[in-house]
Amino acid sequence: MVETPKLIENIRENVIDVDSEDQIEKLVKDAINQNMDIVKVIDALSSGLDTVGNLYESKEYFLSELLISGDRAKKGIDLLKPFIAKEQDRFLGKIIFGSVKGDIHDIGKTIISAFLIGAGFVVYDLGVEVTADQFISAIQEHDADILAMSTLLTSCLEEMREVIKKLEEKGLRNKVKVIVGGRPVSKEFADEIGADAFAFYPQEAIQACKKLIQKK
Ligand code: B12
Repeated sequence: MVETPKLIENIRENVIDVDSEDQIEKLVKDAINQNMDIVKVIDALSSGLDTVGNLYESKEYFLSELLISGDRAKKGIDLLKPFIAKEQDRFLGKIIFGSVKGDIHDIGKTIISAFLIGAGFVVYDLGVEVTADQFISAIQEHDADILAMSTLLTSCLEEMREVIKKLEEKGLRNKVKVIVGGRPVSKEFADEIGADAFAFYPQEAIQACKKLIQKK
């Protein structure tokens, strides 16, 4: 059996080295079997993607490599999900989650949503490229407490503002709290568009959503 720090490094490397054999499922299963800290495994996957992002930026990697790495990281996270989630019979609140219209990135959203489920929220994940109307229908259908929106694309930031505007138009803004996140999103931007919270790390997102529920 591979020892813990080596296994973590192998997971990270397997996300980065797209020419190597895809061993992500085997490696993540090994980590699970060793009762490894789930947060450390997620960090290894995220840190691998971060390096890949830098390689893409410096033009050493192309879109095809991004796709392979993204796919590997996602498979790893999917395997971890059941270990993050706890029993949901006593839930804290209902959250509608999605990547905004125009954006197909969903790894960060998947991580945060898994952690929120683990913390005791019910999360309705609408997937990617979610339009304002789809967010609104889901909020009404599920009588949601929180709307969580994600984007990784600078070009999609304005879509978050649009969704909040539509919530106001529909008279829903006082009913639902809004949290936003994703790489180009900042606290300043969240304030500017009138969101209630911003978070980057999973633990921050959990704390922020707990606070939002208390404020309701
Ligand atoms: C993997 C990846 C892809 C994969 C996505 C696979 C998938 N299923 O998601 C693929 C190959 C499909 C892809 C496509 C594209 N990509 Co891309 N991609 C990446 C990459 C390498 C990693 C993204 C990622 O998953 N990171 C790991 C996660 C864990 O981090 P995260 O999303 O930031 O999430 C964290 C926080 O932000 C937070 N969070 C996220 N969402 C939310 C929401 C809430 C509510 C909260 C509280 C928190 C939160 O939680 C996470 C944990 O802390 C990044 C580079 C990078 N370093 O980020 C580029 C990157 C995001 N992509 C980029 C681009 C340009 C594209 C394309 C437009 C490329 C193209 N020319 O077609 C397309 C997008 C097409 C579209 N319409 O969306 C650019 C964006 C530039 C910009 N500023 O707009 C980046 C930054 C690469 C670069 N350096 O140029 N990409």
